[in-house]
Amino acid sequence: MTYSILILNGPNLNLLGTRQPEVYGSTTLANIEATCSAKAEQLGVSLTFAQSNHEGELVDMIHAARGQHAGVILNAGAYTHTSIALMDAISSTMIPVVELHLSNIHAREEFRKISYIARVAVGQICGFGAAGYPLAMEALVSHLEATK
Ligand code: CA2
Repeated sequence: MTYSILILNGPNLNLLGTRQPEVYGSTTLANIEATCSAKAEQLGVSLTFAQSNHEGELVDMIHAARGQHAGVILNAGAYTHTSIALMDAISSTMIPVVELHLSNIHAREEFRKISYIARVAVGQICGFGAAGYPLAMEALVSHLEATK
């Protein structure tokens, strides 16, 4: 069985590799996409990779994922900590979501410890930098296999 996976990146992640390398690493989002494409081939899944700075657009992309993709890997950026709309989009579509962060959000400011996504996600991977993306792909595929 081959799965289609959506990797969705939220606000400011298009700036990766340009600032704050001590927190987010020096890899660009284009580099991450290339790594994920190679991982997708290895896992035998098809991959769509997207980024938006707009909350409503991210909600639309989660709605559209239903029926198109088997699951989503979501780095919602700062919307992680604020967006009931994204949380509701995930629970209303019932699509499996793996929450992903480059940084360890639990070891940072108090406000970053709150995740609305975690309440509706299958699980969370954080703190491994760009290496978290292929890890999240493995986790999602293994979840899909276990629940098919
Ligand atoms: O660690 C993560 O992946 C985050 O989702 C990244 C978000 C942050 O708001 C979350 O708390 C944790 C921020 C992404 C901002 O990316 C930047 C990239 C380059 C320069 C500055 C910020």
